[in-house]
Amino acid sequence: MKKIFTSKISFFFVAVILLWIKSYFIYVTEFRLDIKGGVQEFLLFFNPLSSALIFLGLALFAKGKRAGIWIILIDTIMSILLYANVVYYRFNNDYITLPTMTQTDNFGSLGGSIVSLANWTDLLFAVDIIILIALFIWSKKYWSTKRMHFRTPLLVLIAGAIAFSVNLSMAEADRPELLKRTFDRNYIVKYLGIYNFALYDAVQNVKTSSQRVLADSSDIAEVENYTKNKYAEPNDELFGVAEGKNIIKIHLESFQSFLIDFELHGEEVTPFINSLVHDQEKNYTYFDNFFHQTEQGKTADAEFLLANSIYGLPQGSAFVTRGNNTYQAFSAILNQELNYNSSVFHGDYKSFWNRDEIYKQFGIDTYFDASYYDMNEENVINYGLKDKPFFEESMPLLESLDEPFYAHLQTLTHHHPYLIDEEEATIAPAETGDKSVDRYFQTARYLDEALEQFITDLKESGLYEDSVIMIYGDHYGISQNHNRAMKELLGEEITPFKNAQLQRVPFIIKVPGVEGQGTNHNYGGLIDVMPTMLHLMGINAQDYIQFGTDLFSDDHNQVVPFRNGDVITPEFSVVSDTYYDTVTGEEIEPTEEMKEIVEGAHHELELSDKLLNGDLLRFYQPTEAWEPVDPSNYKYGKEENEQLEQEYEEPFDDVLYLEDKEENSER
Ligand code: GP9
Ligand code: MN
Repeated sequence: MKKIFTSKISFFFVAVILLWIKSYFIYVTEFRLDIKGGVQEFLLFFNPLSSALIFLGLALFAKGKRAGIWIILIDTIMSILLYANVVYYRFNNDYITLPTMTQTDNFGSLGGSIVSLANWTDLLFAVDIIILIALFIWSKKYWSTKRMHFRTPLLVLIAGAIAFSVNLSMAEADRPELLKRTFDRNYIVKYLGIYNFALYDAVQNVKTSSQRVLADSSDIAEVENYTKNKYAEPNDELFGVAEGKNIIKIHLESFQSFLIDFELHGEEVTPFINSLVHDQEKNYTYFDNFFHQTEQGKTADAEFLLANSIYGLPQGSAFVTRGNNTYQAFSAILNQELNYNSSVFHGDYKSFWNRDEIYKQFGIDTYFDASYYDMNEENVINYGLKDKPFFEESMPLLESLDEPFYAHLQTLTHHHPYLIDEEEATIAPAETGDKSVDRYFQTARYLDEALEQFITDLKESGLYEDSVIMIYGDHYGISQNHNRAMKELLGEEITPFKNAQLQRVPFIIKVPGVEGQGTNHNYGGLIDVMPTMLHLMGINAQDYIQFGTDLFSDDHNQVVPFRNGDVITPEFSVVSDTYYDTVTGEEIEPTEEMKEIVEGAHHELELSDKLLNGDLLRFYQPTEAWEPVDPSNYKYGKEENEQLEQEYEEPFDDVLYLEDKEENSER
């Protein structure tokens, strides 16, 4: 009996169980992981097991009593990693990543407060290690001095690997493409645990930095030549018409253009958005041949395209994997050229899509994330805050901004799987039997009503008249998995060609004092928004590296590359290497000229990837006066911001804003 308690292998299992319990306890008490459903509950509990088996199991290869020391050492390192995350999380509501460790500002701002973030009760987190040390001292005299037969540690590692595979496959079943799409650190931690997250983060960073290291300043020349060559001169009548006006940019989640004027049960689904499109007062211009160009990064890709006029990556989300690159984003340009202040409003937590990191590189002054909103149960559905309370609560925040401002508001309720409370649905669902498609129209209606209320409030506040209002859909909401239901609704087969055409999203814009064009049929996509906006603001877009061209320009390039390599032009479309006539949808034999256009589009995508993978903008000086954005100037989250306000004894944003102003006036 005594042997059971005093053997090396029992010592190992005690260590595994203690680490397992401790990790689970900390997940539950220290992190807000937003666990939904039985699978997530189970995985949260289960995930420390594989890491404990594998990492501590490695120690069993050591000889004799040294194995015990190794177990204690590895356990201590894992515990320090865990505890460091606890302390970091208490301040940042986020987990430690390699880049945040190297950016001293993250820890710098923690600095003095590190003591206040630690509690004396935290000593409990070390209890297991103390138990292990005591147990080791007591039992080691009974241990054999030989190395274990290698079969035992090998079996332990295999058991760990099996536990990990079960863990990963259950996680992937619950959240497809968890590792590929790189959504959110919170997801990886809740599904795979903090230790696997650290490992995953390290691998990602090694990959990223090796590509970055190989790049040098000469690599930017090819990209620069390409974009300067593609540049389209502005439309003289529109250049600078919006200079000094506030910009209110509204992101319509998962909104596809087929919704516009679509009728269900004899009713318009989105009467308000339709009224903007058919605006009698001629304020708006609506682009009806406008495409989203996003991939796995979905919303993040859309934001990325708009913020930089650079494509997202073919895999994963550039927001996450290139979140620490240098950018010359729209917000930063507006700030440096015209003294604008910029903010993003979104009813989700700041770490989603790594926004709290990449926004710093974009020079976003304030990120009004979920921490600024009333996230009570009634207000929240699916991913986060419902659109109606979101817009309502955003109004006073918007009114508090220094002008001129650039404000980006991102809606959320109209998101797969399109959940809506019955009493809030004002249109009956469709009746295809495909539940998420059926509800898609109900949440679209809800979004339409929320937007109408917001525009009414803007009018009442006096902000409407003098602001640029820009509205866009971010990406498809209904994927090809729902072709049967879509065929029923649209009355036509969803062929690959038709599916590509369905990737249209609306782009709607109003510029104060400028007559709208009604419907503009130019082909374009999210990539073209930034150069269009820069020209409206009177900024020379050619100074900056951008792959899109001004939608209002006579020379606007109407070739629309999708991120998967498909290409749409007004005359022809290429979908999975098959050519079609865009107007009739008939298959066609491509001409040499068509093939060249497609090759050109692919070349453009490659250059965009090269730019991102090499972090080439760090080598590019757009204008003489340009100052690279310093991410350490920014900090997001309400609590974090308030702490900083206390430090500065005046609002943090104002401090930054004033500093920027001073800098600008010196130039
Ligand atoms: C999350 C929201 C949704 O914050 O923006 O992102 P998506 O799933 O559409 O990429
Ligand atoms: Mn989205």
